Amino acid sequence: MSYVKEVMDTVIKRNPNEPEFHQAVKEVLSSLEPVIEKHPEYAEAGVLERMTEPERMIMFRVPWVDDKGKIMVNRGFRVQFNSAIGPYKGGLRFHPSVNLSIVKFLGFEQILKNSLTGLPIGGGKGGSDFDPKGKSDAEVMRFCQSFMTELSKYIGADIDVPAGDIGVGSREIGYLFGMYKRLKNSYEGVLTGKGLEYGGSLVRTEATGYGLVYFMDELIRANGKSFKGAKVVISGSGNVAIYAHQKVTELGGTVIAMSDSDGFIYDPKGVDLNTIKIVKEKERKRIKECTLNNKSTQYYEGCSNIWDIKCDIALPCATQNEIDENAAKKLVKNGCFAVGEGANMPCTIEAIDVFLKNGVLFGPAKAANAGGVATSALEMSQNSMRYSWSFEEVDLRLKNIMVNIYNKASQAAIEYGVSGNLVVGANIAGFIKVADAMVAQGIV
Ligand code: NDP
Ligand code: 2IT
Repeated sequence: MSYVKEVMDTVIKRNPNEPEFHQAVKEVLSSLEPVIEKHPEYAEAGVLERMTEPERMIMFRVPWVDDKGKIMVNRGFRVQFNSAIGPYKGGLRFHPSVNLSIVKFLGFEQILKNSLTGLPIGGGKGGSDFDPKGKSDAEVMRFCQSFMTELSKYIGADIDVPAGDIGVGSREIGYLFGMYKRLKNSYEGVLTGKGLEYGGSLVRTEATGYGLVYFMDELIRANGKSFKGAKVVISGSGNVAIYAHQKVTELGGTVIAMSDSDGFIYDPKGVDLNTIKIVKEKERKRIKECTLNNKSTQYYEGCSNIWDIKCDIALPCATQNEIDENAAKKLVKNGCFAVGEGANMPCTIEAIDVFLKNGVLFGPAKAANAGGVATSALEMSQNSMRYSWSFEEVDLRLKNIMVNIYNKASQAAIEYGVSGNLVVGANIAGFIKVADAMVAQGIV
């Protein structure tokens, strides 16, 4: 049996009931056979066995009291996956679906994504099965304070630096930062995505969505096409989706549909970004509300049918496994020529196969959505310097990073004989830096 296959079997055996983690590892390992052949030193140093086993996993009770005085208990997680190239870095997700499998798949992806940014950050991820939806600000604050009371024992500016993800935005980061500072009596860059008044970086809010579109623009233009005049479908209506919309529009595309977990809105004239921002960012309401003042906007119940809409470019920016084989086939049949993963692992392995076999230009998550964590790393640099760069400076750095990631992934694909396959290219380019660092540092 090949070394890669052996490692995959062990991962499945050792981590039963973790389908998302298996999926993420399988997608990466299936790209690495030729790398392992070319570099026997990686097998000799047990790099794959070590890289698929987190350095540390922390699970903890998060008790808090709701507004009615009822005692609530949630589960908290932080998976510190790999610190070969820098302190653990990755977001926190608050969503009822969060479990160990989800946190491990996200943490594993983060190792290679962070490596691709070219910046010194290792891989980690965390979160809780807490649902911020429908909670008051006071409840969210008490939850965050309880969560940080435990998490603060394991993180620090040079140890592990969490940030946002689904359900964790600037409000939650503020409460988490305030509690960390109080507990540790230390003002440090221990979280990213902070408010601009207390150490946040300009462009971090926009970074993942902007970065996704910068990356896809590079890929699309290299293939003689453009966002200009393109009809674009974006799933989700959270942080990533909103700023992807903004950049697509700036580049001359029209975003004709967006969604939340209840349903989607469709507007052939273009979904109005300001309305989305007010309803989702400010009022924290459902996307359905976006039809109220816009006559041309239609609402449809159920989020998965968004992929039935005919479009040129699809940007899944909601959650994992939102595009399956059938949805992928529909997109191809309707003439979609490019797909960019803003969310983490939004396409199943079968869906990716459909896209690659049909020549769809495909931007895989760990390359295409790396702009968020890259800008987080820029926030860490600014915190260390006790200085802040202008919007234009951070935006330019972000753009350069996304272009570099595109170049690295496409070069690696060419080098390994699969020109144009950015899934394989990104996996290989991200892997080699971490693997070399692990070999150099000995068996730890
Ligand atoms: P937000 O919480 O801001 O928004 C999430 C959006 O996705 C909401 O519209 C939400 O709808 C929808 N959504 C969430 N879960 C589901 C579900 N199970 N089914 C359907 N829709 C769902 O999160 P972000 O925008 O930050 O994150 C979106 C994706 O991007 C995630 O995969 C995340 O891991 C990834 N990502 C985020 C980065 C960041 O910097 N924030 C960086 C890189 C990747 P509803 O309101 O109904 O819940
Ligand atoms: O998936 C991701 O890359 C993020 N949620 C952002 C992580 C970060 O540390 O900014």
